[in-house]
Amino acid sequence: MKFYLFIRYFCCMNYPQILAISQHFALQGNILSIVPFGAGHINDTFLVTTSLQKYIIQRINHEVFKKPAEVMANIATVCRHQKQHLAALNQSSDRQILEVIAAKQSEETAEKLFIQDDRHNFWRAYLFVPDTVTFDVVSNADQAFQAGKGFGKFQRLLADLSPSLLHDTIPNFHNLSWRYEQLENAIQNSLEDTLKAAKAEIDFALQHKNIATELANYLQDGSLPQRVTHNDTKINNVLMDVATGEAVCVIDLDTVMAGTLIYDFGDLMRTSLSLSAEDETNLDKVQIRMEIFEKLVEGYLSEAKFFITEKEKSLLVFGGKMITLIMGVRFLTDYLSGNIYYKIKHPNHNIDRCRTQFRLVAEIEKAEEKMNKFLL
Ligand code: ADP
Ligand code: GN1
Ligand code: MG
Repeated sequence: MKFYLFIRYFCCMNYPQILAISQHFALQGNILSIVPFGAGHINDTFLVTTSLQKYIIQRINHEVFKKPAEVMANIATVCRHQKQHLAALNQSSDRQILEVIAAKQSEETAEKLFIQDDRHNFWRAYLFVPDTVTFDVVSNADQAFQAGKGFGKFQRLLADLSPSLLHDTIPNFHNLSWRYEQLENAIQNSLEDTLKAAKAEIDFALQHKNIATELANYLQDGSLPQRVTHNDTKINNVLMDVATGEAVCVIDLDTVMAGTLIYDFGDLMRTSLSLSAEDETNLDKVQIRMEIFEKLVEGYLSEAKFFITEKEKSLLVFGGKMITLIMGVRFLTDYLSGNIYYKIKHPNHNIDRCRTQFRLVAEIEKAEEKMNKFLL
């Protein structure tokens, strides 16, 4: 992956260009190296090492996030709020809360949390959180517990922040009915051969459309109150301490906005229950590990118990099914539309990802009753 990113970005954005961008931020020390970093599907991430510190410099994908200024305003609001809570608890924010590094400024201008380059790209910088690792796949129950606890604490520190204070950085992000409309449009406009290749997946999606209605009902009848949620709680969006294995810092805050708690727990289920990767092509490897589910629940509830309602708790597993379905629908839509949204490594990447999602939905359906019993 790293090599792929290297080729992709160092060909179109060479080292001097990224160096020039880095120099717009108030970094300490002299820049020693810049390397592509991470495995995200959306932004372009670089690790910048100076003689004194390490930093993350990111190009915000403005095709996806149309208003980068609003993304950064949300991040500032959320981080400030969480820091205040930690201070009230006499806890340090060091390493726990993302630290945005502002752009260099002259004294009279307001603090700028991002810059725009001459190609109209938007860039931001964070302090690198040291001595941490991320996992794309959960390999043991302790990791599941810590991931659940990390995101549970993240939500806990935001439980009293009004969602109305945040911008909608991607409208309709987890609106499953809207995602189905997008899929149906893509089906209408897709080429015959592409449709043929995805027939089984299209059928699966359409057979599960009732889940969108179910979600809409829960939103309407108040079962799922609006909260400030992360909305992209992929397992690799929490940094774990390299020595203790404890969750340290939740990252990738671009989609923090109004949502429901089941979206966050749902994406945790989606990205941790199976030992298989998101783009695994051997679908028999997509299997639910009950012990991982149980530890994920335990870790999450150790923090969420302070604010979760009984009704929300009873819908956590539904959240896992719904979020896994929505990701499958989104990958399928992107495949049918010519792969315009997600980064891909080969033409079938999105349909491969869709297949694992739909297999996981089917596996969750089989285990749903058992999982819900555990939550009682
Ligand atoms: P994307 O939206 O593309 O997923 P992320 O913000 O999740 O981008 O960053 C990509 C990767 O970079 C993460 O998975 C993590 O490994 C690393 N990363 C991002 N921010 C930091 C940070 N502040 N400290 C340490 N590592 C980070
Ligand atoms: C994207 O940025 P990243 O890789 O953490 C996507 C998520 C999907 C995920 C699937 C803004 O997340 O919604 O769940 O890929 N982020 C956006 O792996 O669309
Ligand atoms: Mg990420």
